[in-house]
Amino acid sequence: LLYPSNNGARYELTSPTAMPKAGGFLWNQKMMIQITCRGYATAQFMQPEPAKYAYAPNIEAKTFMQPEPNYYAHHPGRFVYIKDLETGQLFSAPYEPVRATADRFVFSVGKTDVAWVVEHMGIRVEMVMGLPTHDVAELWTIKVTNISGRSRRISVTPYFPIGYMSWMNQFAEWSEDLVGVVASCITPYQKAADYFKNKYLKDKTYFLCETPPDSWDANQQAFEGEGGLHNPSALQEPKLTCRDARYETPTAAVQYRIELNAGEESEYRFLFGPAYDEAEIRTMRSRYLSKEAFLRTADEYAAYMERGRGCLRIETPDKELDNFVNNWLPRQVYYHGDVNRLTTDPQTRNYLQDNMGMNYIRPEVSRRALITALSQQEASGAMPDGILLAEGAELKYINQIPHTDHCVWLPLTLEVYLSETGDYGLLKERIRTENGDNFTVFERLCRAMDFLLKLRDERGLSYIAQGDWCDPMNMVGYRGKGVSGWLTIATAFALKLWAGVCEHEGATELAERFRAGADECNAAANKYLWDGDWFARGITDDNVVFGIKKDLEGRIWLNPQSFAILSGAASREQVSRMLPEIDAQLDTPYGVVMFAPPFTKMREDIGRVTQKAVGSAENGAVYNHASVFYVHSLYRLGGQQDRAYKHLRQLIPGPSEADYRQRGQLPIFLPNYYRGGWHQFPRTAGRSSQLFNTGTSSWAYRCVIEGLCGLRGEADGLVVRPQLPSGWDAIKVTREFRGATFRLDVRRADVQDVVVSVGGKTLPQPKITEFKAGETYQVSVLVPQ
Ligand code: CEZ
Repeated sequence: LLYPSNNGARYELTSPTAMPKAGGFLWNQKMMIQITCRGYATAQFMQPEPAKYAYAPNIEAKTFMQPEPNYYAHHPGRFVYIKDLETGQLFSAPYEPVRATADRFVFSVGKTDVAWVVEHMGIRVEMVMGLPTHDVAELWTIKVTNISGRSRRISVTPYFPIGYMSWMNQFAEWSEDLVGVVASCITPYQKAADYFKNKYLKDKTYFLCETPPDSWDANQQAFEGEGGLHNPSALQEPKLTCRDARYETPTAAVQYRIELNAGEESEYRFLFGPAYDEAEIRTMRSRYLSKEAFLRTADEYAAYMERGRGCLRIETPDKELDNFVNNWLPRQVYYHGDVNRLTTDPQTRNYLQDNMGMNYIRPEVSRRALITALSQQEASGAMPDGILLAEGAELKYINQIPHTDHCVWLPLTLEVYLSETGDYGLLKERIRTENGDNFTVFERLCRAMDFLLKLRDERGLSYIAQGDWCDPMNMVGYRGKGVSGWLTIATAFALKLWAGVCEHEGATELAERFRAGADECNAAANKYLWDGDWFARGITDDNVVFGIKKDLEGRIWLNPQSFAILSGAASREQVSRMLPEIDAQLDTPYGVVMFAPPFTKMREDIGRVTQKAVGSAENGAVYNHASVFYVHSLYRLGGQQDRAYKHLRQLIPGPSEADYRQRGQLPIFLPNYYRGGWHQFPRTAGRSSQLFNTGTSSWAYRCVIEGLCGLRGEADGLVVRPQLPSGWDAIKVTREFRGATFRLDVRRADVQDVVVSVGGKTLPQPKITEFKAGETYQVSVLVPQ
């Protein structure tokens, strides 16, 4: 059903029906496309707000990227119909819209292209999609080969629906000159001021053919007719209708009628994308639409992706983990750091955590991001809900709701920047904000930490307002009193991390002050939130503690426990009570759920998280971001390598076929969640959200690097403390760190503590402090049995 190829750099799926929503994604800094094995596609490009060039057949709401997308017959997609002109038989590739069962089907996702091979009726269709590095366009190659052993007459009809572009104005026509369908619209608006904003939008969609077709259709209705998408009317005629669209739904269909001798093949290239005007379309055509240009573009794009390869290569007894960590996880981390989820106002916590991961890939990008974020710090020391990344950008959607946790993520992100680069010079950079204040990075972090300390009530617990890390927990504190147990503990953790930096900088008094603040938070959490075996999630406006034993729903939440381990709020004794409760109440075959049991009805003193579908998203799904915090806390705690590995592994689909089928996702990214509700709804439990926008990827990469492989930077070097699960005897790791390359051979031996030798010389402690950028070091690591 599903297997890796090319050393795990590709995954191949051999059925279009077993995992119907499984797909791949490609991006560049201007666009992203997610495409399923069946050919349905969702693409967006930035101008600078996200926009479409292939639309749904009805008006689409503008929103953030959603989990569990729904696909339907007229969903945008990229298809080709193949018709036998002698028998009249028809099929389509990749699978939609005809849905004929092919003799052979391979959906092959690579890091730089997405491809299919579909064989049916003695014809092989190969489709490949690639992207340019700096432009918005899709490069499609469609190759048709006659494998029937006799000569054939067929028609080849690529069909790229364009959809409902606009209720104000839309039309499409054939351009002889450009050799393609050009659809045009006016992005709908009503305010006069928007006219000036919209004036230069790319309101055209083009579908260009390298080889002129025999006929074309630019009109959806004319093409589809009464036959429907399974058997479009235009395909029942000798040629397509050559009809334009005049305030009618545009489409792009072109037809080649060909004869192929046995074994003969025919190859076509197409370019699909948005443009401002015909001149731009002409430029795109001459820049990209030829065999040479496709090859050159693929090379450039491969080089662009290669810059995101990350800092780690592993060889472990778990081959699927190796494939994922060596190929796909850094790619997903790179995606987040490279394009910030393709929004102009990423949530501050997301922006920071995405850049936390980017430290392992391109730390200079993370450095700039930290400065960008801090340049938007408020006068109070608070961080805004979103970071504006483009001229004229505005806070939208969830960023209009006040959340209180954003400052927490500053020291967490900074910690990784400092440990990867050792660049403490960043702390001395001065940053001026729009409100006129001018502080160094160090001062700004202190102000953010002071803000967190101030944000607490008379008990010393952190106010939640309309949400913390958990976005939809919007009614715990909307009347101004409710507090977040998680945020209180996370504040303690952030303060402790920051105190460590203060100490490094010689600011001993500040370090003491922040440490004392952390202790206060931890003490308050223990006084008001410890419920005997775990920490509560919060206290509502009406002073009701929740996330405790007597709750029938939302009884135990994962985040407060994970952060209590990290912050030190939980003593060893408390940890030994918490972990078995997490195992018993939260663990499922698909990972640890975010809380349990899920809510089945609204709790007005908690908020809309309780209204989400049972086991979906934050309502008790295996919310991977929360699961990975837990994994991180287990690695930090130490002595928990089996639990940590187990839960780390659960983040990734597979490798059993049953698991792939249930999750429905290829092991090429971590989704934001897998459905929970394991007890209530086993049929849907484990199902992937298919949403690859998630803070999980950064933390998972961190867990593999710093936890499993134990390779964490400190100011003066690289600490080496692998935490192998008990079933493993040895691993090999290549780690790039501050410009040097370390090749580590890790094995179990009869030692008390980790013993590290570099070039045959044993070090006094498991930390490599003497090394030079540009050099490669052979490191032997012995770990206790
Ligand atoms: O968004 C994520 C946020 O991007 O949910 C996380 C949060 O920490 C991230 O910052 C947990 O709440 O508004 C909603 O209800 C949405 O469900 C968002 O909470 C959620 C979406 O899945 C988007 O990725």
